[in-house]
Amino acid sequence: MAESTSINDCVSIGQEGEVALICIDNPPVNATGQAVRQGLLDAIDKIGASAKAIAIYCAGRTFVAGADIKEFGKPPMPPSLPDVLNRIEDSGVPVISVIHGTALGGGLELALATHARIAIEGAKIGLPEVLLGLLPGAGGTQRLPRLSGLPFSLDVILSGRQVPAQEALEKGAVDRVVSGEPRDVALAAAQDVLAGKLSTRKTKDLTADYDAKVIEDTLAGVKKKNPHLISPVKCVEAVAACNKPLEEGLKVERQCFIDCMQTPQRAGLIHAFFGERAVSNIPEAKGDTRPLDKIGVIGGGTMGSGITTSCLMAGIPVRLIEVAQEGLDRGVATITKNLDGAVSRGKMSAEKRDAALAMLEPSLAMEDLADVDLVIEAVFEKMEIKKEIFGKLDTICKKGAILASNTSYLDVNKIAEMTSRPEDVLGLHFFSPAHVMRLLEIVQGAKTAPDVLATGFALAKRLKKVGVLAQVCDGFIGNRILGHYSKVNAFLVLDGASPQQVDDALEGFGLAMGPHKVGDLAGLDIGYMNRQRMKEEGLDPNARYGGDVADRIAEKGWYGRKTGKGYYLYDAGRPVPNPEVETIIDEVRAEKGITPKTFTDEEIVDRYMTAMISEAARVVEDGTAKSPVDVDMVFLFGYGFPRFRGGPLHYADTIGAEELVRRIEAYAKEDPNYWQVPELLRKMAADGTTFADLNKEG
Ligand code: T1G
Repeated sequence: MAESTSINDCVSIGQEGEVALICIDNPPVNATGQAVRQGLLDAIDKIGASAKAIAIYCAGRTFVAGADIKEFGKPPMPPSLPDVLNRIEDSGVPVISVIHGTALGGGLELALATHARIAIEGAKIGLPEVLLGLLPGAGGTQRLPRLSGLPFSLDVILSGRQVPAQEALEKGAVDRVVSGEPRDVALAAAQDVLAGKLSTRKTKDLTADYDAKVIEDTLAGVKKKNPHLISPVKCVEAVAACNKPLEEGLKVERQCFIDCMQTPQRAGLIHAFFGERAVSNIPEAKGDTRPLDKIGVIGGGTMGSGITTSCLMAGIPVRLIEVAQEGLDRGVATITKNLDGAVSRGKMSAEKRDAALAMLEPSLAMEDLADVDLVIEAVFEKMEIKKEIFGKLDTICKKGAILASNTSYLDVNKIAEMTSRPEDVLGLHFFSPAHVMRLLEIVQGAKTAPDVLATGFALAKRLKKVGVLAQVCDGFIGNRILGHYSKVNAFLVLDGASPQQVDDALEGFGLAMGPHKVGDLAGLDIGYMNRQRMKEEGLDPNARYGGDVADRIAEKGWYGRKTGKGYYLYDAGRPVPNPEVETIIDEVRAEKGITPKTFTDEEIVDRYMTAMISEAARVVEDGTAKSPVDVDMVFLFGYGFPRFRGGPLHYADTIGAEELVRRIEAYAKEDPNYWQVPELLRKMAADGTTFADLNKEG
C-alpha cells in the first residue's frame, strides 16, 4: 500500500499509480466540519492533474453522515460545503465516491457531486436535514432530482428516511453495490474508470424530470400534513428550482437554507437531536451492567402487554405472569394484536413476529420468575398491591435479579423496603402504548446499585427507547410536571375558556392533541382516581381545587373515548364538543360565583407553558431531573410536546427568565398559592443565565 500524505488532521491522500485516493477520517461520523471541507479542497487542488482518477472514501464506521451539526447557529467558517462540492464536480479528473455505513445530508451531497458512486453492501443514503428543521443546503435539492427523478427525491428529502443501497441503485443514486473494504473498493473502482469499465458523468449535466403538478401537489400535501413546520415547505420550494441551470438552482436552494437556518424551529429540532443523545451520555448510564437475557413481566393489562411487546420486538424472551387465566389470555391477545399491528405498519416482518411470539411464556405462577434476569411489575397503581408483590419477588427471584416497578407516581423506596435487596430495585416507567412510546423514565431509588441503574439504560437502548434518569418524587419528572400544569387547563375552563378553545389553542402551539382530548383518550377515570387518592391523602387547603368539572364528568360515567363520551362525543368519527359539559361548567361557575372572562389563544398558551416551565424549573432545582435537557426529552418522547419547540425548557429560553418571572408575578395576583416563582428562575433572571447554560454545566 502506497504512502499516504496528510493534508490535515482529517484528510489524507494516497497515490496508487494513476489513482489518487482521498481518505476522510473525522470520528465519530466523518461530519464535514471546517477541517474536512478545507482538507477536501486542498486535496483536490494538490492532486491537480497528477492522477487520472480520484476516489474519495472514509475511515471508521461510516461515510460522511452530514455537515457538522455542532457548527450550526455559529458564524460560518469558510470554505462552505457548496463551494467545496462545486470544485469537486468541476474537477477535470474523474472523481468517484465509495459509500459505507451511512451517506447522509452533506455526505450524500458530496457523493452526488462526484462523477460516480459506489455503495458497499449494507450502506444507506439519505437527506435527513428536514428532521433538523433544515433542507439539503449543498446541492442535494438540485443534484438528486437530476440523478434519481423528482418523486423519489421529494420522498427522500421530505421523509428524511435512510434508503438502502439496493433501492438507491434502482433509483440511479448510486452506480454499483459491491462488497469489500472502502479503500480497496475505492482503488478497484477508480481503476475501472481508467479501464473504461465504470462510466462517469457530472450530475449537473443531467436534466431532472421536472413536473410542476408534482411540485404543486407535494407543496399542498406538506402544508396540510405539517401545518406548523417551515422546512418541509422550503424543501419543496428549493427542489422546485431543479429545472433551472444548476448554478441558479443552487442560489434558490441557498436562500431557502438560510431561511430555515434562522428559524427557532431549527434550533428546537437540533436541540432535540443532541438532547436525545445527551440524556444517556451520563456517568449513571455507563459502567458494568447485569444480563438481560430473560425478562419477567407481572400484569397482562395495557401496560404489561405493551412492555412485553416492546421486549419481544427487541428479541428478549418474556415470561408473562397473571393471577387468572382470563387476564393471561387477554394479555396474550393484546400482545399478539400489538405485534400484528407492527407487521402491518412495516415495523417488523411476519417471520420476526412469529419468532417474537415464540419467545413469550405466559404463566399463572409467580414462582416461574425464579430464573429471570429482570422483573418488571406492571400491576394496578396501588401501593399495597405493589408492596405485596415485591415482598414475594424477594423470596422467589435469583440472586442478582433486578426488580423493577412500572409505577407512574408511587415511591420506589417504599416498594424497595419490602425486599431484602433494595439495591436491586429501581423504577422503569414506560409510557402508553409502551411498545410505541419511546420514553423510559429510569427511576433511581435511594439504594439502587450503580450497575442496576446502568442496566436500566442498557435496556432502554435495547428497546430503542430514550432512557431518562429521574429521582424519586410523586410522579417523577413527567407526571409531576403534568400534575401541576394540567391544573391550569382546569382553571382556564373555570375562569371562562371552553375545553375546546384550550385544546385548539394548544394544538395551534403544536401539541399533537389538546389536554381534554388526551384525557378522553387515556380515560377520565384514571385522572378521577388519582384526584380521589390525593383527596384521601389530604389536599392543600390553601390550594385552589380545579377538578370539580372533571369529577362531575367522571361521576356520570363519561370516561372519554372508551365510553363514547367525555369532554367530546365520539359517535360521529371526528370528536365534537359534548354540549352537556358546557352545562356542567356553567353549574360549577355559578356555585363558585365565577364570572367567566375571555381568554385569547395566546394567553391560554402563555399560562399553560408558564405553569409547565415553573414546575419543570423546580424539578431541575431539586435534582429530580439531572439537567434541563432531561425534562425536554421527557416531554418530547413521553407527552407529545412538539419536537420543533425542543421541549419546555428549551422553549423557556425563547421567552427568557425575566419575562417568565414577570408573568408568574402577574398571575400570582389572581392565585398566589398556585403561581409561585421558582427560586431557580428568579436566580436565572437575576444573573441572566439560561437553561441552555445549565445544560452545559451538566
Ligand atoms: N454532526 C455532528 N455530530 C454528529 C453528527 C453530525 N452530522 N451525526 C452524529 N453526530 C454525533 C452524535 O451526536 C454522537 O455524539 C455521535 O456522533 C454518534 O452518533 C449542508 C445541512 C449517523 C445515523 O442529520 O442520524 O448535512 O453523543 O449516537 O446511533 O445539507 O448519528 O457520542 O457525543 O447518533 O450510530 C445531516 C445525523 C446533517 C445525520 C449514526 N445529517 N446523524 O447513528 O450514533 S445537516 C444528519 C445521525 C447537513 C447539509 C446539511 C446518526 C447516524 P455523542 P449516534 P448512531
